Amino acid sequence: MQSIHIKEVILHHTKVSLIAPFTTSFGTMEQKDVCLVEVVDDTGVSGWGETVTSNEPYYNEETTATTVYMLKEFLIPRMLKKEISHPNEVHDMLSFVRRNNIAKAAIETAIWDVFAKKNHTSIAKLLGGSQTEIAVGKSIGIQDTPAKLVEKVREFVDEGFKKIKVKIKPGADIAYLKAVRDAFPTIPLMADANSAYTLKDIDHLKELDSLNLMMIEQPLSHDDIVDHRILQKELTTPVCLDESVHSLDDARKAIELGSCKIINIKIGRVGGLYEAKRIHDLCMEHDIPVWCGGMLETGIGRAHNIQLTTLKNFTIPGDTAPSAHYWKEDIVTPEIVMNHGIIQVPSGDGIGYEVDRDKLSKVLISSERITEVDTTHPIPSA
Ligand code: OSB
Ligand code: MG
Repeated sequence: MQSIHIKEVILHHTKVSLIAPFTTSFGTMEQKDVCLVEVVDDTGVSGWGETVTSNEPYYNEETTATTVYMLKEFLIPRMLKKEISHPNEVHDMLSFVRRNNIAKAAIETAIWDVFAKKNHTSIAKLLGGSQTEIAVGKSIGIQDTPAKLVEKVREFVDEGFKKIKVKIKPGADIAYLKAVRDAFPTIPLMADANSAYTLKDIDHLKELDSLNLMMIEQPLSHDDIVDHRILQKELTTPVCLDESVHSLDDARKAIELGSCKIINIKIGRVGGLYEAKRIHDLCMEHDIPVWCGGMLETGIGRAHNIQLTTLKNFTIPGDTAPSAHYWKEDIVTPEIVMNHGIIQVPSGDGIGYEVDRDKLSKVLISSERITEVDTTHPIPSA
């Protein structure tokens, strides 16, 4: 394989608007700033990544502004002018910065794209992925009433989605899920609490066990794996971890403790594709099925999710719904589409989709080209 030499990084600052507000237990999102990271090698090959943050630190500790700061002050200076013989190296090169995983993933994924394009292959092939189509679920935000939720679910079931995920919080949980289950006795159904409960709610959460859910995602604290173990012992419903797993080590500990039976892998949350693949492999060894979570990404992040989901142990439909479910117009071409709940993995190199510069210009605030190491911070070189 040919190595790459990073010549420059261009940060494209964009503002994008969702077609509809999305409500979770931590708030409602309608608009977000996304920084698109374009890494260019010395032969002119471009690769793309994106910051999958929102503007507020409510899902995790990062915001789009903090990711941009970390990229400019630490992460880009570390990578600029460097020779990379394989993108697997990038994770360790960035480990001198603690956490800030979404910022790291934005540049790490862009480097995977450059490397794959340079070597005329896809990221999926580099990762060892073999699935040629991926099953897709729909994540539905909290609705005003159970009846409104049932209406939404009907729309998405009719569209062919292979899994329905319902956001819940105290006060909008059992009655909502029960209404959906009564209307659709057999659909693959799950709930995502985004850390809205504590162990004090254990008796309440046990009521989920009568609803035949695929899983309950991240019921307890965003960094907990100990209380989740206690909860999992009490529930027959499988617990799935999202927020609590930031690394291979976190996944290992959660599996050893028995804190979950399923893991949601998000490339951003774990700092990139390399760590995502390692978590996937570990889960496979332990018979823990995984699925690819979503962060309301543009087509770039969505394309990376599709590439990752080609790995074998992604046996549960992910949250990577088609572009039209989020954006009036996405920034990649062709548009990411779904047919009866299935997305065909594109055959092209890299992320498999092209960034459309015309569409990009419609959401672009400014572009910033970084060609020289320009930081006052000491950056380790080895
Ligand atoms: O917890 O999975 C989550 C969106 C933003 C932050 C956290 C989450 C989500 C989603 C959206 O559930 C999934 C999607 O991209 O459709
Ligand atoms: Mg989640």
